[in-house]
Amino acid sequence: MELGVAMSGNLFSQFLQVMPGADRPFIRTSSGRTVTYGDVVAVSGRMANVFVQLGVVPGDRVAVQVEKSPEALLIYLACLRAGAIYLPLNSAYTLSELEYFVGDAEPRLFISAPEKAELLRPMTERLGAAAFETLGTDGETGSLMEKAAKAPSDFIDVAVKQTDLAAILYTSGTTGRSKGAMLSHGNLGSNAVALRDTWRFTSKDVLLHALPIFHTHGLFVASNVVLSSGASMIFLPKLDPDEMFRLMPDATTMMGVPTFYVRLLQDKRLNRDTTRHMRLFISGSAPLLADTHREWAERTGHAILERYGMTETNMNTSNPYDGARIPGSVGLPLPGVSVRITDPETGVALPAGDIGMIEVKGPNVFSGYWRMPEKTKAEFRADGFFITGDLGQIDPRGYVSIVGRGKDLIISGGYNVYPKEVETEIDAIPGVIESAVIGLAHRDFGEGVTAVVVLKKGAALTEADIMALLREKLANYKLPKRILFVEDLPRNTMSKVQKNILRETYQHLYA
Ligand code: MLC
Ligand code: AMP
Repeated sequence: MELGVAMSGNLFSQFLQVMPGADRPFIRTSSGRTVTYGDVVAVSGRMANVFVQLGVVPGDRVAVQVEKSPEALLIYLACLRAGAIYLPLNSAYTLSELEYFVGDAEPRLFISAPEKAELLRPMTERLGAAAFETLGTDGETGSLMEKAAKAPSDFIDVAVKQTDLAAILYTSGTTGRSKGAMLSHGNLGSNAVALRDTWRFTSKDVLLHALPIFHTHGLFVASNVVLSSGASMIFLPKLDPDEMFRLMPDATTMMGVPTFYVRLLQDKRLNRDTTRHMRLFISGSAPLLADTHREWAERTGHAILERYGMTETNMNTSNPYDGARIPGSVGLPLPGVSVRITDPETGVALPAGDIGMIEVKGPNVFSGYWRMPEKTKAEFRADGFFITGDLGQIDPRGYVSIVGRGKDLIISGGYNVYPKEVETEIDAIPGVIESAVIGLAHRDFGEGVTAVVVLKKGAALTEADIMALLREKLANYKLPKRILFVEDLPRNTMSKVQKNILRETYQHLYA
């Protein structure tokens, strides 16, 4: 990497090319604070200078676990500018979860919420992070903003290649530990442009943003599209229907996971009038039930546009802006993205219409898992297609539908939960023989994490006891909604636990 060359693959340069005037808003918070595009350039420049002062060099990881705020997003942009690799972490992760990420990614700098500094600083120091800073949510609080206020705003963006890494996002592994998906400037930049054009984002758009900004959806899909069109966002800390209806009149578009749509449908304020000025509602990260799509259309007159992607690939397919948005389908491959359906065992392409493994290839697809060459190799075909782990089919018009998952994964409210991770924690509890964690249909979260547990004879553990122990280890969204006790788990002749039988037995648990 070299410094200060005008033509660079730096994603920030791509954003700069379309950036509107300095006084135009980038983010307005629900509390009424505005961060302009001028602030975007100045504050990210100050932060990038602070990173350099702290010894961050291109290729270093900057790990961040903070609450949502405009400045949290500016850290991402400062990383791009400094050629550092941005590593956002879910604010619900516990100390023991964070230890793994810090140990694996070896960040030079860790940025935490001020209230967590006392807990996290010793751990990050012990694991070798040279610098530790804090960031609050008001744009002023925290050591990072104190240092940034004293640093110059001018910064010469580091020239990077399209293939250089911009971010690492951890996704849980089916069998073992979380894997860091390595995303390049080119991966993110190409997808941002494809989505902007497909969804017709312009500088007139205002995106109502109530998603977290530490995962692909709220981070890259939302903000990269906004930054690629000079549009603006209204930031809400979380999904809150009162706030959504208060702020929606100023918005033109919204992105959400299916739980957003399910919850807003329960609100009497949702109707044609309150959504009349909206141009587009987009859903993704988990299956949107066709019923939800239809109910939304009846109540508001808007057909939700569903798209499909994943951390490793950014977005792969989208229903069209002008053509039919088909309920239950995730639409057509995005420009530049190839999608095929194969036999999951052999990887051989299947005839049109057959159900099989969804595989994707394109400039959006990541380069591999951080320091896991074997896992990376196992998830790519020889011709470069990435094996998504999702099962689907393609209809004669080219629309892709997801019909299931080839991976043992639960998606709860748009968050991925890998059963193995929860089972490992339950099985480690004294008094437990074994457990099976399954996802069951759940009206609100789509799937509800559910644990079926076998106790040792005489063990007096209750559901509440196990929950209390898990709460210390696992982020809140991974916690089972229910823990059920059984004498034995059903097994097949190979002595593999038959989760399908458990799913059938308890299918109405959350009805
Ligand atoms: C919170 N809880 C959850 C949960 N979120 N439980 C299961 N699943 C979830 N997703 C827990 C809380 O800890 C709390 O537990 C209880 O449920 C009630 O909390 P709540 O107040 O109802 O939760 P809320 O804050 O409203 O959050 C629900 C949600 C939120 C669905 C709005 O989880 C959310 O914003 N999800 C979006 C996730 C996302 O961005 N996914 C994109 C990943 S990227 P207790 O016991 O403490 O009371 C990706 C790629 C792609 O997938 O294609 O986009
Ligand atoms: P993540 O690893 O958190 O990025 O989650 C990616 C996974 O979410 C995909 O592999 C799919 O299983 C799922 N997913 C994303 N979008 C959709 C969608 N529109 N419909 C169904 N599943 C989806």
